[in-house]
Amino acid sequence: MSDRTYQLFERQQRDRGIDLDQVIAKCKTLEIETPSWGYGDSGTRFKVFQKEGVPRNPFEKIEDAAEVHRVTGLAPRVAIHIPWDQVEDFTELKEHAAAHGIEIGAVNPNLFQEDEYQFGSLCNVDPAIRRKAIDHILDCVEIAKQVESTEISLWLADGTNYPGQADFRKRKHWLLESLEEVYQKLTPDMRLLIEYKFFEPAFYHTDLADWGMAYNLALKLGDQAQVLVDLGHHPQGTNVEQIVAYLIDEQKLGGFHFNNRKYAYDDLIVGAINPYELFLIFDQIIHAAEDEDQQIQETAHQIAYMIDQSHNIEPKIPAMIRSVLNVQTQYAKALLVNREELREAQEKQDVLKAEQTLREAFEQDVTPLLHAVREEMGVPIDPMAAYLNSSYPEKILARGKGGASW
Ligand code: PSV
Repeated sequence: MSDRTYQLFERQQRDRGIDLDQVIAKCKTLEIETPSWGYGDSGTRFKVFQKEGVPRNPFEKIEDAAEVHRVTGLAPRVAIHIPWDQVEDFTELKEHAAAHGIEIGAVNPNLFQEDEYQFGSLCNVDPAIRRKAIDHILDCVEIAKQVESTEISLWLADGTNYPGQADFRKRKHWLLESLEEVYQKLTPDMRLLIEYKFFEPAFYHTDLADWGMAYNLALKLGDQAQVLVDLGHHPQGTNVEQIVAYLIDEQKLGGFHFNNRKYAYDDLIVGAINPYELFLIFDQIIHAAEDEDQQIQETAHQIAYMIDQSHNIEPKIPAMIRSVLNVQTQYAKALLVNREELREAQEKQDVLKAEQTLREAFEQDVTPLLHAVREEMGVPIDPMAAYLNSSYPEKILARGKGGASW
């Protein structure tokens, strides 16, 4: 990018009433956590595809995550999933991450892979199975302490397939009781992020089906419990940005799992199908981050941005690079909304002007801006090319096929 291209862009933005220095400063603070399981082999329910060069253990997953951070400067943390990332010594894993320039982020308990969980985990009718599930989450709290993570990110696969199969209300009570016990064991700096999903693997009912149920639970548990919004976990057409605004306003939005969907829970690259939705979500967050209420501001600033995708046909590391860059692009565009103009249009009930103000920001080409941000951050101007032209893609081929699944 020539200085001239940037100067032109700066002039255009100044004319639109945007202070580019502030936008660049905010872009430099964006942090996106990548998931360890996004580097492993994955597949559909029909087949897990094995790729060459996939990490064989949690240490190698961390190395791949560090590579994404090295070329983008955007991904300083990697989330882990237990037992997928079970190791003998978590301090060693933490140090391995530090040696590669990243940290361990959210710890995700796995309440869906054991045979006992066939009919549910925390909502299972059998108290012994509920006990096993609670103990597993408590183990994850201990792991979080060891790796110095402050987030426990909880998703339940619990649900039923047929009317009459189970008692909805009993299950609701067991869930609350179980999480109350977990909540007591959190350290004061920890957050319990509660994820919801309206279907899958159960198809008749899901115990935590939507944001309202997750919100209710988080409210009952206390301030350290918040809701996690996974972009793929809503019925078609849901207004996710409204959920985001609502939860921020209630100081209950804790984080995101970014991905994209076309039909169901497709787990596609975030921003691949509906970049405008991602932009509108960031628009709400940026608006809240400037709220006059200090607590709303803080909620907006503490949101954990995490990727949660299964790359079945895409090469893993480039897919993750593409994902974090897509997030950066829409975040940058949302910073280009002229907030004063939008507020005035809303007050005047000028529908077309308000919508145009948003769309105009979305339609900006932020390439010169992102190049300037990367230059200031000291990362490659073109992260994807930097990765593809590095020795890393070749080096990992020595791992062969048959790496870790998820
Ligand atoms: C479930 O679909 C989910 O979104 C949860 O966050 C899991 O932890 C993750 O995907 C990996 O299976």
